[in-house]
Amino acid sequence: KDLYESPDYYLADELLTEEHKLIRSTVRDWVKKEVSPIIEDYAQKAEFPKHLIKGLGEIGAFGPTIPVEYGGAGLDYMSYGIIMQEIERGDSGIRSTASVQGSLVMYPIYAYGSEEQKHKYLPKLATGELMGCFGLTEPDHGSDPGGMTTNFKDAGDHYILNGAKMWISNSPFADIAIVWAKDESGKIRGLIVERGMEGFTTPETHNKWSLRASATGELVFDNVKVPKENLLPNISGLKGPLGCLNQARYGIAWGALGAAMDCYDTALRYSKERRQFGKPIAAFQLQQKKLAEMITEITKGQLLVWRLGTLKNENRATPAQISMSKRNSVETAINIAREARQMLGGMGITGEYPIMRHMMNLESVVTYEGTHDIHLLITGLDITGEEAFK
Ligand code: TGC
Ligand code: FAD
Repeated sequence: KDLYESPDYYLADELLTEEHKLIRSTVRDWVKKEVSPIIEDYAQKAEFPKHLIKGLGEIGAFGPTIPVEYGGAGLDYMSYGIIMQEIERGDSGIRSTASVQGSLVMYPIYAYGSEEQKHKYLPKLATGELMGCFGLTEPDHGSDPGGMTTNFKDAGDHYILNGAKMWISNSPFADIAIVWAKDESGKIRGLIVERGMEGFTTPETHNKWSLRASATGELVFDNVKVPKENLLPNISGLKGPLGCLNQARYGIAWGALGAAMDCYDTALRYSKERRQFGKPIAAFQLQQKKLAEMITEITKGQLLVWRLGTLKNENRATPAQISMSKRNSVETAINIAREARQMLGGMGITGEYPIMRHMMNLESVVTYEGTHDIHLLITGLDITGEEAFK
């Protein structure tokens, strides 16, 4: 049997089109061939497998919903979700690279950029010829990005940018950065900052125990001269970066379920083969409880993201609905990873199986793109009308 069958307990495949299923098997085959055989090694070395960039572009993982005229794949949101699910089945770090490129770099240029910016950057970002990163978080402003201090001043024919961003996925190798900074009146604006601009550096963050196959770093701006044509003209305010996060959080809602499915598949297979006390461990009630709860949670999550995808296609998904799904999928995945790891006993802590890597990766996924608690507070605000952040 194919090692990468999707759990489909409620026949949710019937809710997908033939095109969706074709996209899923194409991405799944690519992940199986290109990611699974090498990913453990790269995670152990704490290195991003840069050679995967070209293939990610070819399978349409960069900006799947961006229209074809700008180099995107012009797909619907269900397809985007399915692509993220299959990539994250391989590794959350590789899905991160795709999320950042598509939702956090291409999307803001597409949604807020000028025609010149769209034609200049989007086609090259879609193939991976150019790679990007997204700078919102700062050392002193994570959950509260509105407090950012990175700023720029008008200096005639250019701007002067100062400040620093932290925890930025892809920063160590990105060619461009979408940087959110305050103008002289304190309004948040987006700038396209290019590698090579004087005073712009991207030091790498080392010693992570999570997302080891993804490169994370800082963005440091020391009087960087940014040409005026690099300002995203069509957005101002915190809703600019938060609008991009809606796209990325949607992809993570699907993606995290991919990691959960890989852990469940692995634990189910192992439990049927591993024998103790003369029986497969799958025959013991406690192990069945774990597996039964895993498939129940995966099935609930699948139905939630399918409905969210439908709403997203109809442009009706609210940010609060996206928050609920991101939070639910990541919690599902992290709990399944922890239980699945136990089911493998000692083998569960080794790199012979993917579970410990997924488990550690998910500790970042539960924190980035809005923490578990922040998403709960977004739901709390939505249902009560009472803001509990401040
Ligand atoms: P608040 O006053 O609520 O809102 C400010 C303005 O933004 C609007 N807004 C949104 N617009 C679009 N989409 C959303 N999701 C929006 N949420 C709010 C809002 O209507 C308002 O607009 P306007 O016109 O009135 O100005 O803002 P707040 O300062 O109270 O903060 C709210 C809070 C805490 C929910 C928000 O800031 C938040 O989500 N914090 C979490 C930060 C976060 O998610 N950071 C992620 C950084 S990027 C990342 O992690 C990438 S990892 C990628 C990878 O590797 O895969
Ligand atoms: P804090 O905001 O300091 O939160 C610490 C704790 O306090 C959390 O548990 C939080 O839930 C809680 N808390 C905060 N405020 C409240 C409140 N009002 N009520 C109750 N509890 C609260 N950022 C980018 O801009 N671009 C990227 O590409 C990017 N990639 C990342 C990659 C990795 C591997 C990681 C780990 C992070 C990345 N981030 C990125 C940053 C990420 O979005 C932030 O880490 C996240 O938003 C949380 O911010 P913080 O780490 O400063 O935590």
